[in-house]
Amino acid sequence: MGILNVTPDSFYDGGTLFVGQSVDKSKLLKRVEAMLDAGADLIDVGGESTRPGSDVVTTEQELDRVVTAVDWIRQHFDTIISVDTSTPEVMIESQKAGAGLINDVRALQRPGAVVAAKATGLAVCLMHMQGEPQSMQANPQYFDLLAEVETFLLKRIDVCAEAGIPKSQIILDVGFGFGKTLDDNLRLMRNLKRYCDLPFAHLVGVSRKSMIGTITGCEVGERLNGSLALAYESLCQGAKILRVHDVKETVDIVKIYTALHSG
Ligand code: 8Y7
Repeated sequence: MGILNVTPDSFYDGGTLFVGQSVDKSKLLKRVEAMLDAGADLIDVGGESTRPGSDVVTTEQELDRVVTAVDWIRQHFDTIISVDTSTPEVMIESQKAGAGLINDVRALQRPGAVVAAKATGLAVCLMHMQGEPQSMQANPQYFDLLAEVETFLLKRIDVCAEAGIPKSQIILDVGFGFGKTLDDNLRLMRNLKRYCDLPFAHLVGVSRKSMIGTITGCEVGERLNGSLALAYESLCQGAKILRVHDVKETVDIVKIYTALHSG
């Protein structure tokens, strides 16, 4: 899954698709084409940065950024478009524009989100987060991290199933870096198999995240090697979707993993 940030302020590539205040269509399509050529199977379009301290985005802004991008991508490429959103209106309008997956870091907890997601008929990725993006890294605390993350995900699956979303359309994600200390992130990675063994595809997003910076001392631009190491570990433990900035490099390690583990 290649990351496409249509935000001016994302931590790695924020603003790179903008000319002035607006998203540049040809820059965006070139970025998508490059990720697809490199082997991406999905493109994850996000219009709201969840970086702590990032700008608050109105529904109108998010609709404008995300739905426009989905529309452009659909017109030019045959790929699965994922929308990184927690906003019911964005889910509905993105589906009409051709999206194939809802990626919600809030696991459909916003009012109206479960009903909207069900109405779209799309697959949904449910991610664990403690708190809200603005404050989640202030003081994350768990009594029993591994059990709490699993219980949360199972509860959200139940809520979705009760609303009529088929279990076969649900993807899970432990949510690396979302209300977690370095120690929490490492413990989740060491125990990722536990979550991948649940009967749902598991998505992992660790690309260039601060846990890599903390371990290696590298700034965000130098975190590719760390990202690939964690991506490989995720594959070994059973992850099925890797959400990444660096598609070519990640596809290479997926090929190595696949060659080693087939036959
Ligand atoms: C994740 C994510 C981000 C993740 C899923 C970043 C939108 C922060 N991270 N979605 N989104 N999983 N499912 O560093 O880990 O890219 S945004």
